[in-house]
Amino acid sequence: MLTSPNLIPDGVQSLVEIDPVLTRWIAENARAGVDPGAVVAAMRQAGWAEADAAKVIQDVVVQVFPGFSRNPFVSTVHAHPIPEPLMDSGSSYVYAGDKMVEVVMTSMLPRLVVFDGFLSDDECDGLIELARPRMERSGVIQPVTGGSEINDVRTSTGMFFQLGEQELVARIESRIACMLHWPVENGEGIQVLNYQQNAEYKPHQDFFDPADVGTPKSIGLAGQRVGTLLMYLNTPERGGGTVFPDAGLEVHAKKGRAVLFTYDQPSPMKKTLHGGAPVLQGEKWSATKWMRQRAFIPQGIPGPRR
Ligand code: PD2
Ligand code: ZN
Repeated sequence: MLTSPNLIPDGVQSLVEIDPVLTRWIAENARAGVDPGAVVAAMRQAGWAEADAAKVIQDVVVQVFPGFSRNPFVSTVHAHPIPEPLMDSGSSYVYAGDKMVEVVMTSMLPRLVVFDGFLSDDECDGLIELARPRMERSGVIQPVTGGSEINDVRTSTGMFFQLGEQELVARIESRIACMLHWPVENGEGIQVLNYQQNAEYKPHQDFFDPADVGTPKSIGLAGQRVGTLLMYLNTPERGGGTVFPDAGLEVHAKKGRAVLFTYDQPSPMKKTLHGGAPVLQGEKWSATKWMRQRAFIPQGIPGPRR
């Protein structure tokens, strides 16, 4: 890749005006996983201003991979499509359909974004009340069967909503999909978790381990998990943060806050090892949305001929 494109700097503003040869060249480089920084450099050599080059690359990549990050800097960490909220580096608010959400911190490796006020207090309380009668002891994935087993890695209780099960659940799912540029259909049902004092979720990866015998079954039609949005439904009195041991990071649990982390490949290199630290005082309620590569319901597959 990166062989002589027909690069004509012309100050274009939109994709329809971009030279088709240039569009194809950018798309081929993106498909080959070439560092966008190298593509920008090649375009600069051909006379493009850096900002114009970055904009054109973003426009083409979004066209070629719907849902792909428009942020060229994020694309250097992730070669494959992932949920990504920020179109540019440095945004303090992000559009989420029915509200603007505040961005309070970001990290590139792991790719992680923390949002405050993602859920309102009423939405947090509403989720807890809908979930409360259905809570059961949480399990972890059994490596061989791909089923669930109970052990001390995870000492919470939890439940799953169906996709769009209640108006409140559907509203939050739409907000997530809009903010992360990732279709609702690619999401697992929201899971609500409750941790009593001393309960925890020891560090783990959310993707299915490629080495586990049960993984092909867990992956199914929807593919691997590529992102996690963890929402805090209350503020524990002490403890209960989310820790990222490989990055030396801890996100403190606060009502309405959410933390996103994404992983385009099921690899520890993405530094997404994370855990729910023990709750030291009080209790903790959280909600998890996992995003998959593809839709759970196959789209556009024609039925049998009659
Ligand atoms: O509830 C949490 O804090 C937590 C921490 C780590 C949840 C998950 N992982 C998860 O649901 O995967
Ligand atoms: Zn997790």
